[in-house]
Amino acid sequence: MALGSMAIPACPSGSICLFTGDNFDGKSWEWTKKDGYHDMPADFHDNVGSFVASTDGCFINWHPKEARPVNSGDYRINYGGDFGNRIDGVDAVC
Ligand SMILES: [Ca+2]
Repeated sequence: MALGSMAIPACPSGSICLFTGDNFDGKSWEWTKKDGYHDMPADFHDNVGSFVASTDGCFINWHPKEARPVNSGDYRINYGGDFGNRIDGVDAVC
């Protein structure tokens, strides 16, 4: 795929949309900020390949705790080599 041809998927306002694969591929899961902290579903535990954020939030790894603030409008197409391989949950604030 040529650079620049990637379509960033729509994610509802107030949500962060996460994918098990790179480039918004694989299984998808939508975290909604109004519901507050949520553990990652089993398939997404330490296994987020990409995401797009339509709200602010915070990715969290436990033991030891690490937090990664996320801002509305952020997206990553290859998060598996970064915090995506450690993520345990999403919260509204860090
Ligand atoms: Ca982890």
